[in-house]
Amino acid sequence: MSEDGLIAPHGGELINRMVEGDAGKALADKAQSLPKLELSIRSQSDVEMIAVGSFSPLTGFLTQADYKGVVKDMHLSSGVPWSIPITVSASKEFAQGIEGKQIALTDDSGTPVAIMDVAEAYTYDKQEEARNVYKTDEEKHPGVAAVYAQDEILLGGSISVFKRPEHTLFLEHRRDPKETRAAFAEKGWKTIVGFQTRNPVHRAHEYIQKCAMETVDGLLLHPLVGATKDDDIPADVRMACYEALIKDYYPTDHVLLSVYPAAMRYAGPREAIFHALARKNYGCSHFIVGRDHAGVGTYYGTYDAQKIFLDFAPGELGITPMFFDNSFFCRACGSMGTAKTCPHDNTNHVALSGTRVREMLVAGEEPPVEFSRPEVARILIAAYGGAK
Ligand code: ADX
Repeated sequence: MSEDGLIAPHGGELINRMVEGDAGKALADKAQSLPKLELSIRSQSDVEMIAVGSFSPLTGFLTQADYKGVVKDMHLSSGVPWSIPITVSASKEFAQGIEGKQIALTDDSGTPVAIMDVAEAYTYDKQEEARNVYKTDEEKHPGVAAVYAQDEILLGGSISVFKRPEHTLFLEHRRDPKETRAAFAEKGWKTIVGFQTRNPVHRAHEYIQKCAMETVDGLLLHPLVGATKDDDIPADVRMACYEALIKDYYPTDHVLLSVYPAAMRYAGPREAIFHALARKNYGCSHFIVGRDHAGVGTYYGTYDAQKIFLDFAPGELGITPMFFDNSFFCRACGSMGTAKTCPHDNTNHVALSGTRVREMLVAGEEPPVEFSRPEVARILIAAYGGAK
């Protein structure tokens, strides 16, 4: 339990690596004269997440012992669970002689945003990381492709951030962990379930969220708005869907819509753990894991992202996962359900593949109300440029 009466952040303390005011200006001046490393879009978002404590207890990019522990058995060298390597790479030339020195991390326009104290520069095995973290070494997996595209040396060390990205979207829905925590405390919520999503909201999402809401004080709807693969639906469209859904179908005093500015890794089971730990930092006591959480293609079994929670000792993660089976609308029941609650065979179930839904939206057809709320379907049709 932390001072705000909510679950303690992962590792015990909410990390703050933002340096503001005069101290921030001094760092920005200093950064001008340091060697500069331009960050990828994903690393830029990692820097922001580390800076505001979303990735507590990380204070920077992983050093070698932490990296090895995370890749091998999902623990930092301190023994704290962590499932996804948060790393920054550099070329051999850049990394030469850089250990023990400071560098400036820049955004993609070359503007310095942070100073990194480079404790270590080390080589790593990309295939091993791919196989352990993503369960495949195939380059067509988007997470694996991102690892293969990195430079050959990893730099480990703490960061001090003096400039955040200049966001223009979702400003009213941007809350750092300390702000979601303050919002929960103000609402008097003690138990909060977090919901990660990167897809447009459909009835199965709504069903599992509302099942979870029955047993806790509040729901943190936390759509991921960092980098996603090109064929995922853009975040602004997904957020418009959520706003429409909340307006007509959710009790606003039990739900908080906020964005989660991290990049998607598509690491399935490992990412489910990572998503849960990050939401713990935002103050969530519970976290929803449904079917094929953070999956892509056919790389993971439907419930692998639930089974992986058993790899941790009871209480080790702190946050409590809430598992849901594949959910659907059953015409015979006249309600949503899962194989746990519905006795009818799947000829009664309204199930549509992602491909079929896309075809309908492009053709300007609304999917059945049992699959998608009409208010949401209309936004998606407009976004797909569906026939009028
Ligand atoms: S994810 O990559 O962010 O996991 P998505 O937005 O589709 O993708 O899923 C968000 C959450 O809802 C995940 O926990 C996922 O397992 C769950 N989920 C999605 N669809 C279903 C479904 N039909 N039944 C049960 N859980 C689901």
